[in-house]
Amino acid sequence: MKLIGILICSLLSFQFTYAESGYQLWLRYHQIRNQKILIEYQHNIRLVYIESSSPTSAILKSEIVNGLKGLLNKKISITKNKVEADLLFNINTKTATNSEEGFDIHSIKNKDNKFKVYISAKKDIGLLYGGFHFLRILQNEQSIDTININSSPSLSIRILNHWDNLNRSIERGYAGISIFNWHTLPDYIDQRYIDYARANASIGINGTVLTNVNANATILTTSYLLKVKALADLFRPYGIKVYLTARFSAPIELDKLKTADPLNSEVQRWWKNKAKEIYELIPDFGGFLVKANSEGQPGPQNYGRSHSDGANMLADAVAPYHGIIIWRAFVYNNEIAEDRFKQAYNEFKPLDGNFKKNVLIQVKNGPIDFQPREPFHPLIGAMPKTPMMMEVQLTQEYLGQATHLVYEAPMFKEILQTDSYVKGTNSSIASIINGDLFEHQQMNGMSGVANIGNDINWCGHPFAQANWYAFGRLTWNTNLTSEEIATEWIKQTFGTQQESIKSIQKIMLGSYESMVEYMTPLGLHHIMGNGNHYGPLPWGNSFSRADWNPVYYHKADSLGIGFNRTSSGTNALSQYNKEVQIKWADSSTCDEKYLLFFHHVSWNHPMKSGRNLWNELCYTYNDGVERVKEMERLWISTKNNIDGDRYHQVEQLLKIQLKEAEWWRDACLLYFQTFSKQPFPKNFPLPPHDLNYYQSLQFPYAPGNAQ
Ligand code: GCW
Repeated sequence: MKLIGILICSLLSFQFTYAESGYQLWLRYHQIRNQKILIEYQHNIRLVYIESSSPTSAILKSEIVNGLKGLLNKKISITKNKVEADLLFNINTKTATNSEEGFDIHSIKNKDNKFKVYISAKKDIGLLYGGFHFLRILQNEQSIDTININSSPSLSIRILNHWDNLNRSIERGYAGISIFNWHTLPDYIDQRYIDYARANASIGINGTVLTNVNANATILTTSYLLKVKALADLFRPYGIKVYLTARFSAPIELDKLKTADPLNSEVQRWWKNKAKEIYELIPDFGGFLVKANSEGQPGPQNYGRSHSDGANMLADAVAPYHGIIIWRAFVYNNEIAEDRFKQAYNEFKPLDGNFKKNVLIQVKNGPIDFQPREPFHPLIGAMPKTPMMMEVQLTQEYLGQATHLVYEAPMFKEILQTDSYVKGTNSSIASIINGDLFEHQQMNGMSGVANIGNDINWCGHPFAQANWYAFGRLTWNTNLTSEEIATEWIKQTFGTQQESIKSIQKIMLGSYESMVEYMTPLGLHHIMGNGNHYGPLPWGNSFSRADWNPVYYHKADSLGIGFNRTSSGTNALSQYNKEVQIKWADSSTCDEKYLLFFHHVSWNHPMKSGRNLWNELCYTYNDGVERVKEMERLWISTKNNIDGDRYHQVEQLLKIQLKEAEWWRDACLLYFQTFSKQPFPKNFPLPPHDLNYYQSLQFPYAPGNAQ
């Protein structure tokens, strides 16, 4: 009860804590600008009825009262009388939505020309989602006289992965330190925890992995589990389950067992006891996310066992409590002389059918590692007997980090819409991960590596919030378009002034392509700085591990550039279905955005534009830069409609983005020119420095490195 009290007080204070710092995210609830619509709303919404009296409905109540108060500039009351209410939240087990989390909203006109809005759901979490959706409709100034919505989530697991360490550093974090203050938990409840839960619930995110996949066993000790419990208790009424990362060697590290072999009975008992302890504290604990035998993490292979042996041992431990294991397929080994692209597929595909029912395999969107552009991961769809989750990265490790404005929804959509042909045509990646294609799969989902830190605006760049938002909205409804999501986010975040919406839409929708062009055009990949992954380093060749070096990936030489993954090369292409192979196998017909991902082609290779490859590379890099200049111009045009603080932040960040886009273009082209031996095209902007200069740059304190 005390906790609920804290929750409600905190909610009430949320809205007024900060001005336009960005802290309020997309939940600003400023008064509706359009007078006609405002009057329509004011006229129709006066009394709200909310069935159910759970902690979740208490949250709904304060959200609706606060939201309407801000949007309608009018005090709205809650009534216990259904008949007099005009906005009604009803629990109805027979709603049209077939999901436990879904909701219906519809409005019905009365004789007096007023209408009532009914929001119904099977459970109170559905009502909360419906409430947030209704507020979103108002924030977007849409008419409410003819609403007729049935909404249920496309994916059942919509989860953030925090790569947050217990000392509050964040691996690949660019927005401050972790919001989870393990030192002061469980006694001190930071307002941020509540605001975080609320923001996630508003976009349908229903799970969070609190700890880094490069895991620390300490999180599994009793004193830390009590801290986790405090967060789980807070998040529960928002529909958010808590998950942890499990360090495979935890039994050895915490309790001095001699082994962590998954087939050893003492080890199995250890995990069973640990699961029991966790579930006694947190009855709805989601389960474990595991990175094993990858980049130095311990795992079952240390004992000659397979990934399925390891996953199944943990799956057995959490199964009695309906917990799940999310086992990552991000594995590659430099001791295997095999294209890194191919390793996850080679290792996991043969295990299809071996995993326990409560195991999901989590696969990154592409086969390398969250690069600016990658083709879809061939493992997605290749294990029909195993539920699969797709992992995308919201924190922009390779996408300009927190200084570049890159709206990621077009990238997510590009992957989701691609046809994998695993079951003939219409086998889009979306249909695989939402369970449509392999119908027997009950569990499905998507993970987003969080871009959240304790910066006042949560994500560093004011526009990075849009990626968190887009992830939630898309996992709820994979059919939404990038444009739809951008538009609602803009209206909710910056306001509904038509002129600025158009400009900001253009900025956002072009930003992904622009970044690909000025960093890694035409299928180039993994040519960024060592370790911190900041800036260009195509000449990088200093790691003893070949597969960490940029030169391994672009393979530029006097003949040409690109990684030959066709049958005359590593034949990674063979991991895709025939139809996909056909699309990409021939360098003269391959989609040019993947050309250098799959082909090593000559510097004079003819491109669709009529230019040779070298000139095309030059022009594409430069197009990316020009598009950033256009983004700057568009941003300037919004000046009168955007609050000063955020306007100025974005203005400065775009300057950095332009400077860095030029740096990428100049450094990469000068370096590749040492192989192509061709001049820059006529009238091309010449780099202000020579290659030595770019090669001498050092950034020892660039953020985001693992600690
Ligand atoms: O993208 C790479 C990152 C690592 C990360 C790893 C992974 C958490 O550079 O920092 O480790 O991927 O996904 O496991």
